[in-house]
Amino acid sequence: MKEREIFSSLRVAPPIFVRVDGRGFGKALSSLGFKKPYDEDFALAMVNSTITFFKKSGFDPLFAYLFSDEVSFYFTHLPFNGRVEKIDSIITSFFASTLTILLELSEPISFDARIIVVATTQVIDYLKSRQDEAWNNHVISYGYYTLLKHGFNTKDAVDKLNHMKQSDIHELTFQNGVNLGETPLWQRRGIMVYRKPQSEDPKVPDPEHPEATMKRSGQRSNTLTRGSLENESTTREIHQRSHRRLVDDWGLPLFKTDEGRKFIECLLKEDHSP
Ligand SMILES: Nc1nc2c(ncn2[C@@H]2O[C@H](COP(=O)(O)OP(=O)(O)OP(=O)(O)O)[C@@H](O)[C@H]2O)c(=O)[nH]1
Ligand SMILES: [Mg+2]
Repeated sequence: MKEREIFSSLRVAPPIFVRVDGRGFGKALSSLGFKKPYDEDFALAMVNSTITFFKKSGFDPLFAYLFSDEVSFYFTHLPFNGRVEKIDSIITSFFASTLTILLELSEPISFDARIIVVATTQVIDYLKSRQDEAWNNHVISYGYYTLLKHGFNTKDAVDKLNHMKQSDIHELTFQNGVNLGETPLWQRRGIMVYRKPQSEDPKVPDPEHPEATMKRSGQRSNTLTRGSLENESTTREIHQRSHRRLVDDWGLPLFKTDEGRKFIECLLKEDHSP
């Protein structure tokens, strides 16, 4: 019956993004008691799952961009000869099981995956579009929970938001004590995980890419300890082998600016695939 495995020869050539997205996470995260609209512990678990993916999955993404319940992994080379079934299923199952462990869940969760075939010249556009989505989600979800607080039911809140301009939503949240221009940067712009050359002294700013880590935005640093699969010594050992250390950057520039474009170009330059 091998001949009935009709999708097994479906292949894709890099570069590609693979985007995983939590299934039904709106409901799942609320019932798990995560803060709305953003819970830093959830974001940290997503980041740590992404870092674990870089270290232990056997895949070798160049970088990963994440926000909310989604992660876009960028690959310039692929295992399994680019077999689509293998890529989608292994990435999602690895990611879901890692997140399940990190969050110590007793209920199953799942992720879907899609492949986005890009030319290198389209990487910036793809990232810009995901970052726009992160920003829109940010505005809508703060607006949504503000309306619920004011007694709207879920349907009426969605209807009302559909008829509001972004500036009106800003005003609404502002009147309720949230300035959407001053929320943590990672909520507005997402988070990037990538490798930096090991030889770089983290204390010396890179002139081309000035202090990419969270320190730039004065935000929290990822300790990799809370419920994490990793410990310090594992981290150091794996880093040495790859000669490049992993960075989780919670203070990203806007990708549509010059600074953002340069930032992405620096990431792309780190590609050492044959
Ligand atoms: N409580 C809480 N919810 C979050 C957080 N981050 C993301 N979410 C929710 O996760 C959902 C992500 O959006 P979607 O992926 O479009 O929705 P979904 O419910 O996962 O549905 P499908 O992906 O279509 O299966 C939204 O409802 C977000 O509000 C968080 O930190 N806290
Ligand atoms: Mg989802």
